[in-house]
Amino acid sequence: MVHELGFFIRGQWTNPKGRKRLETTNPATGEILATFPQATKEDVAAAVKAAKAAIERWKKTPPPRRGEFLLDAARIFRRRKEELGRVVTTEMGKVIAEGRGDVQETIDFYEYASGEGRRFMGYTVPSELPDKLCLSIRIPVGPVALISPWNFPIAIPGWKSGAALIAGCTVVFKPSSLTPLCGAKFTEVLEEAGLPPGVFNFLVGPGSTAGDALIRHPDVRAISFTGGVDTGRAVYKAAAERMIKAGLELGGKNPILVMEDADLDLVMDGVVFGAFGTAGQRCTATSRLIVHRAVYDELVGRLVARVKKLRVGDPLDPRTDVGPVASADQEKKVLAYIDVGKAEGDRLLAGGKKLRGGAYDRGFFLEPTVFEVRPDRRLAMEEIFGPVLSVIKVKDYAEAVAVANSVEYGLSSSIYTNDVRRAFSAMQDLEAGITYVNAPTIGAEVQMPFGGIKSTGPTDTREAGFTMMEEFTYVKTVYVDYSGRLQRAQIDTAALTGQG
Ligand code: TXE
Repeated sequence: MVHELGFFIRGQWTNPKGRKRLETTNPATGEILATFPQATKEDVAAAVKAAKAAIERWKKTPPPRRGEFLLDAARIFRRRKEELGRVVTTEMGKVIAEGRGDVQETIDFYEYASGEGRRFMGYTVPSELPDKLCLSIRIPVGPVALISPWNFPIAIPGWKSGAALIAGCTVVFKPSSLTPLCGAKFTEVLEEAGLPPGVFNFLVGPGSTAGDALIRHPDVRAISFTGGVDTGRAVYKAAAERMIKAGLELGGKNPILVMEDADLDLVMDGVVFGAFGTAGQRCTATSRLIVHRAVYDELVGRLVARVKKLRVGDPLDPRTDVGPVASADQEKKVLAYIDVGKAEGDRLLAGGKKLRGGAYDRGFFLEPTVFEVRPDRRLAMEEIFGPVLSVIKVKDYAEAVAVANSVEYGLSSSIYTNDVRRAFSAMQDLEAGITYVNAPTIGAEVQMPFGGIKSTGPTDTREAGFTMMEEFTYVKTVYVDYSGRLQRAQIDTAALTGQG
């Protein structure tokens, strides 16, 4: 049965008539799962109005109390983990273990963010004058827009909303049009947790209309966006025009460096998980394998044999290694990159085709693909966002680092080595927001900051971890003078030290 769902505004589900409707489908089977109205500019305005009306009360709710809502929501996510994990897999296509992981990430984040309600730390420092105190506090920016992609349809809304809500912001959330059902299920949990009306609002619609209206709305005080670089740039410009904050997380071209002393069994497990987990559709996916020539032939030979054995198929079947890609557009884009590789003369080592026949014909199934490429080729430089790994041979550590840093992105990176000096050098040398040592490029934990550099996004905000408040609060500096007289900074200080 196809569910006809709607928006959640001011604590009420509404299903306005007269809107074009959007269908969400299962990328493994083509089955229609639900339909949603597409938000108009007026719908967006109504959602922002609700968020604005709720801000004063939510802002004044003590952060530990806000944290209780998050903890309640975390418990509900835990109770509904299996159900929601299956929705993730059915709507987005990642294998079921990863579907459950998507929900687990939100449970982890909400629990972590809830505790932040009792920290919310500022800074207290001495004054240069007597009987005066200097401190900083964090103030919520106001109503915020959360715009999320389809690849982590529960986890990314979890990260963004967990931080926004504990910070004291009210929210208008617009998911990707490929995963609105996950968005609606996510919203149901917050409704059940009893968030006051207007604190969290949800609507669905195309980025170019609904998303655009949201980021340009004058009452939206910050935008948290994860998606492609071009859209991210447009969001950044819109935020700059209005002088508001934008948290941007925009993809990567993440390398694993394999040194000649690496444990190759460990590398093998890491590369396969990093490159083909979520069918390569993670912003932190391993998309380049940069290998020292001393171990290149052995590693690549073993890797290709292993990749050919990966089972591609029904993502709900626990034996499946790789599910479908998320949409027809994704499939088209990945196949186009495979053609680019062939046209530029890259050597195809494994995969390279759309899978056909039987159940494959109903969905977007691609063979896990490995190309041997030169560092200046498009497959070595551009984000593909699919199950395609580019392998590059280098002569030493210095060349490996130069190749790793030669792309426009800087999200995640990894080095496999047993040489402690190399490991520590790589932590400094790799141009990326995240570096793993002896682990693949994926696997972020919620208690650590997440984000990148270069075209992955500006460095002034980081999601998650101890930096998670940055997107959603501003720092207020407070001076409290309890001396009972006028004390002039920089002027009266001289008298205190006898230098007047
Ligand atoms: O992203 P978009 P898409 C990359 C990846 C992928 C490509 C396109 O390479 O193939 O981006 O994916 C909303 N104003 N990543 O099309 O278009 C849109 O509705 C406001 C990397 O999904 O950037 C959706 O909710 N909002 C990435 C969200 O932005 C707008 C994850 C992302 O859409 C808008 C996903 C506008 N003008 C894709 N236009 C990662 N970093 O993990 C679109 N949107």
